[in-house]
Amino acid sequence: MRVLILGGDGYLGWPTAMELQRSGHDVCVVDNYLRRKIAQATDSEALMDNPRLPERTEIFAAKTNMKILYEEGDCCDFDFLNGVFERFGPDAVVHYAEQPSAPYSMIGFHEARLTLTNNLNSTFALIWAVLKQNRNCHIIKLGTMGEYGTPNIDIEEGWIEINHKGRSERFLYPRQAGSLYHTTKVLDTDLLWFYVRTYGIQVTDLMQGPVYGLSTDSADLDVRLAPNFHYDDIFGTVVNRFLVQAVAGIPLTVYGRGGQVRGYLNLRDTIRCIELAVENPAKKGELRILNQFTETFSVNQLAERVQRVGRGLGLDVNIQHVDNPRKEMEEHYYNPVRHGLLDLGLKPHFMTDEVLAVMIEKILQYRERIVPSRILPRVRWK
Ligand code: USQ
Repeated sequence: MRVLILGGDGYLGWPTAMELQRSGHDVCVVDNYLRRKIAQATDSEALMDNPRLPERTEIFAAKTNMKILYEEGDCCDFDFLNGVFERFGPDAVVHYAEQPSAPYSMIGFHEARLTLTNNLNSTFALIWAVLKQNRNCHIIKLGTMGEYGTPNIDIEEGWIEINHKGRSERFLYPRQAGSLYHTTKVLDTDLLWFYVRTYGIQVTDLMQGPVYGLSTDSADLDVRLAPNFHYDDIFGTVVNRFLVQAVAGIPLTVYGRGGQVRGYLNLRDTIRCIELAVENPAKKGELRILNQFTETFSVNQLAERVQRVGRGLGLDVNIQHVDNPRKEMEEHYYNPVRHGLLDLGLKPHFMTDEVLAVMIEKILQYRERIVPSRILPRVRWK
């Protein structure tokens, strides 16, 4: 299939592009390097140097003899995106082209507005490119488990049947996000649902939990093909951060009491989920929502695991409960369903001690590059 990846320079976008190309699809990536610009502006650069798309695609071609096409530009710009559609003619589009950081979206007015306009406008331009160019093009949109928040009832897979005064109807599951970033994903879902039910387009919305990992078959071919591995408080996800903190000898930053539970998944599983969605499209006129995580942990459980594995490797790993910079429940019920991707054939890579140890060994090679001032939380929800 011809697969267009919006946000193809990102932590998830670039590894997805490489694996899809290697599994036989024709891939084109699009990016305007917004995340790199924000990372530079907030002193939140990744652990390793990651070349931009022209160089990355060349290195990939030299290693594999396969060509990933790329386009540099802004996915919010409809004329640009429409032109990419005309040139490439995708069968499926994977939409990662969003400002992905919850803390960034909570810094202040300008950062909040950038998150809101970028995330909604990129989704809107994509919907219109599909409407104008090819209504059979399958949109695979990255949503987030954070859309649901932490309700006191089980979290279903996108939809819920409500019985009210003797009648019933199926609705989008209630959403109550905990940051402006997560709220933009809720709005994206509503926008997509409107266009699905009105125009009959076909959409898969993947509700993803925090991802960890820095290894994939293709990324391991050359360090210059590695994903953008962030450990800062803005872009770093919690497991990646804890592993870097363990290596740097900085106590693991558990926010508040640490009873916050989330659904996590390995980077390799993110890519496999996308591949499964591409190869098993939603039906015409369907908004298919799949919960994308493989196991749940509290922050305390993650910290204890990283501490145990780090100590096993001879590192001095301590845990520190820091004042929670976010507004979130620190003890709560959490029971999300996750059948859809398993039914499609996902075989999870679980977070074993060995997986964590391999990551620590790799991070140790970059120990000198860790900048401690990027680690403690710099953004508060206030
Ligand atoms: N946390 C800590 N200490 C840290 C960092 C985080 O205790 O040093 C806690 C947070 O307070 C939160 C949990 O760990 O309760 C997860 O935080 P995170 O930073 O790993 O994840 P989050 O900000 O929610 O966002 C990440 C991605 C985002 C994706 C989301 C999925 O950056 O793009 O949408 O994970 S989810 O969280 O399920 O909504």
